[in-house]
Formats: sequence, C-alpha cells, structure tokens
Amino acid sequence: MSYIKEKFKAKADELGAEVKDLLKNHGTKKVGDVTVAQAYQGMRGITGLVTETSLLDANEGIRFRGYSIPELREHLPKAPGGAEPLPEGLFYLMLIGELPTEADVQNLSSVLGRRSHVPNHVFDAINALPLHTHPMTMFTVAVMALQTESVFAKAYAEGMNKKDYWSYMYEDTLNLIARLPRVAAYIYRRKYKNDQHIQPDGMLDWAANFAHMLGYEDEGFKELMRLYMVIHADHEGGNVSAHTTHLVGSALSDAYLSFAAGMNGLAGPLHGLANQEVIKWILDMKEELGGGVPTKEQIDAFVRKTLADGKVVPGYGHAVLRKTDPRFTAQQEFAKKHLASDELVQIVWRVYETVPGILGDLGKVKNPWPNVDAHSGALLLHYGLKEYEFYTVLFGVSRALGVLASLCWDRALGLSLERPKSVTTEWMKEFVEGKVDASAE
Ligand code: CMX
Repeated sequence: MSYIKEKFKAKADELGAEVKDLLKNHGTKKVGDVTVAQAYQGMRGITGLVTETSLLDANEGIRFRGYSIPELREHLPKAPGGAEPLPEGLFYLMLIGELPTEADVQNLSSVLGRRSHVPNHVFDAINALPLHTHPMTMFTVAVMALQTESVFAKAYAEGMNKKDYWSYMYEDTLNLIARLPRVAAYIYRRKYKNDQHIQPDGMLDWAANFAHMLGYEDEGFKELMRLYMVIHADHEGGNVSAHTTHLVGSALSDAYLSFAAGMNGLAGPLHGLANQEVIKWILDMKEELGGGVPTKEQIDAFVRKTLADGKVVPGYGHAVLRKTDPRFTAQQEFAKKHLASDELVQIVWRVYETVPGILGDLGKVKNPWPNVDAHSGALLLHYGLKEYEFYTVLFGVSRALGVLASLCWDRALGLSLERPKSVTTEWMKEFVEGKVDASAE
C-alpha cells in the first residue's frame, strides 16, 4: 500500500470509530429537524422531497397517482388481445394525474414512434466503447451523446424565459423516452447478437417495439415487456435513480444530463444492478449444487454462506418497504399464468420461502422480504434473454417514464435548486457537546 493510502486507512479507522461512538451515544439527538443518525445513515425517514408521480407506503407498496399495481393492471389500456397494461398509459397517468383513454394511449404511442429517430453519432459513441463495456455504461454514454438533441439546453443558451422551462423539458422528455428503446436495443444487439440490428416496427406499441428491436417476437415476451416497463417505472422520489435525476435537474440540467446521472445511480448493485446480481447468485447456487431445483436446506446453506462471506442476498430488503414488494407479486402472478413450471421460476419461489426467515433472524435487516429485482431475471431468462448484464438497462428504459414525468413537474412547479446543509464530524461532535448551535447554521 502506498504511504498516502496507508495514512488514509489509519484516518478512516480513527474517524470510523468516532462516528460509531457518536451514533451509539447521540444517534437519536436532534440536529435541526433530523437526528444525528439520519444525517449519517442515508437520511432514512426524512420527508424532504416532493414527487407527484407516485407515493410509496411501507406496508402496502407503490401507488401511481393513487393506483396500486393490481389496479393499474386492471384499469390501464392494453394492447389488442393483451392482458398487461401499456406503459404509455402509465406515463400519461403519471404526467397528467388521470387515467388515460384508449385514444390517449394510441396518441402517445404514435407520438413516441414519430420521435424515435436516433442520430448516427449516438451509435458511433456506443461503437467507440470496447465490447466488454458493461451495458449500463454504454447506456449512459449513449444518453450523454443524445444530449446534442436537447431543445431545453438550446433554448436556455439562446435565452429562455423561466415560464417556458416546462415546455422544453416536456419536449426533451418525450424525445428521450421515444429514443431509449432504440438505443438500448442497439446496445444489446451490438454486444450480444453480433451487431445484427433490427429496425423499429412503427405499427407496434412502445414496449412491443422494444421487444421486437431486441429480437424477441414471442407475444408472451411482449406482454412481459409491457408489464416490466410499467412496474419498474417509478418508486416515488427518494430512491437513488429518481432522486439523482431530480437533484441534477434542479440545477436546470436538461433531461438528458439529468437522466444519465440517474442511470449511473441505477447501475449500483444496491439499486437497479441487483436484478443482474440476483440471477447471477441463483445460477451460481445451481452450479454449485450440480443443477436442478435446490432443496430448501440447500438454499438455506447457500444463503448463510453468502452472508458469512460478507455479501448481501440480492433481491431482498428495501430502504422503505416493509413487506413483499407488490412488483415482485405482479411478476409472480405473471409467472403463475404463463410459465409456472419453469425451473428458474420454481427456484425463485423456493428462495422466497427460505430467505425472509434467515434475514429476519439476523435481527438487523429491517425488511427481509423480496423486492422487484428478486423475480425479474427468471422471467427474462425463460424467454431466452439470458445476458443478465443487460437487465439493468431494461430497468433504466422503464425508469425513464417516472423520473422524466417528474422532471416535467419539477420545471412546471419551478422547484428550487436542491442544496441541503452538510456538516463535518468535527462539527457534529461539538454540536452534541453543546458547543455549536444547529439553528445558527
Ligand atoms: N442481505 C444481507 N444483509 C442485508 C440485506 C440483504 N438482502 N438487506 C439489508 N441487509 C443488512 C444491511 O446491509 C445492513 O447491514 P449493516 O448494518 O451490517 O451495514 C442491515 O441489514 C440494515 O440494513 P437495512 O436498514 O435493512 O437496509 P438499508 O435500508 O440500509 O438498505 C438495501 C436497503 C435494499 C440496500 C438492502 O436491503 C440490500 O442491500 N439489499 C440487497 C440488494 C438489493 O436487492 N437491492 C435492490 C433494492 C431495490 C432496487 O432499488 O432495485
């Protein structure tokens, strides 16, 4: 280790011990309106953001403009012959706050189709990256390359009245949502399908066209994509991808800059990347046990080994939810209907019977139940989409619907630059000793 690195480690150990002490002895002390623990531990439980598109209840799960996932599956318009909601309808609901009609959804589908052209330099930017680049890195690079098309940035440079921010943000939002499936499919086909690309089909809805460009024509997969794009779209404002998009947007960064930032957060393993980690973890378990559906005892042992190795069990736990994620349940229902005998699905369900008990017994895990990522990979794999490093890109395309609808509202409401106050541990120590006054800051 270099001497500077060694010095850093020594300092980190020292301050780490002080922070632990501080939390143990003063964690519940109020610093302003929040506790010392909340300031250190990810601001859990602080209501400090306003997001119109959805609201998360810890015990019930997400509601989009008041509608739960089962209600969305019932009330949102569907494709002809389909049973799953169209994501265009959810976007309309999040943006407008009212359920769309069939005509609203058709209108949105065709508007997105018309705006979906992706300029060549975006493909060149993707092509400039080595093939081993993670698909999420390719995705954010491509979104950044698309930023040349921002009408918000152009209008701002030309001198835009603040009353018009929302209008340019709206245009960027629709253009970006329209283009993302093409960009994502290009990444997939370049990395995994020998650069054999598939042109869009203007007759298909947004999600079905995405499935088509990825190379999946099975109607079951198209239905899965519609459901997938709906359930991953939004989870109120405090999660890393939504919060980052909102934070960066608060500096009047355009939709492309803001969304790319949010996607870098989604690419973290404690957030969206967990969907690839889950399937990797299950496949590792299968391989270690020689194939087939492991018994509960075998799963139990594998979970305990994961924990003993100092790793998290991917797909389980949540910062806000305190029950099985209704997004998990929606996928389970889809699987029961379409692919109940699939071996990986059987494993996912057996893991669900085993993991919560073990995590619960640890005593420290606040939510031992599965989240959205615990199920999605098994469904994708069933239809042949086995390249699990790509899964978070699918999550990202869907997440655009929620975070960009929110950005339109941010600009329409003229929400402020986000700038919370931060302090140092030195300051915190003086504060708990009564030497400084939080209200004076
Ligand atoms: N496996 C093992 N340990 C877990 C755990 C899990 N699935 N979930 C929580 N814990 C641990 C935490 O690591 C923490 O341990 P330390 O005190 O040793 O640091 C302790 O339990 C308390 O954590 P918590 O308050 O219950 O959970 P957080 O709010 O801090 O974190 C989350 C939430 C999602 C990051 C965490 O549950 C986790 O790491 N889960 C696995 C990764 C995952 O599935 N992420 C996807 C979330 C959904 C999404 O955004 O897509």
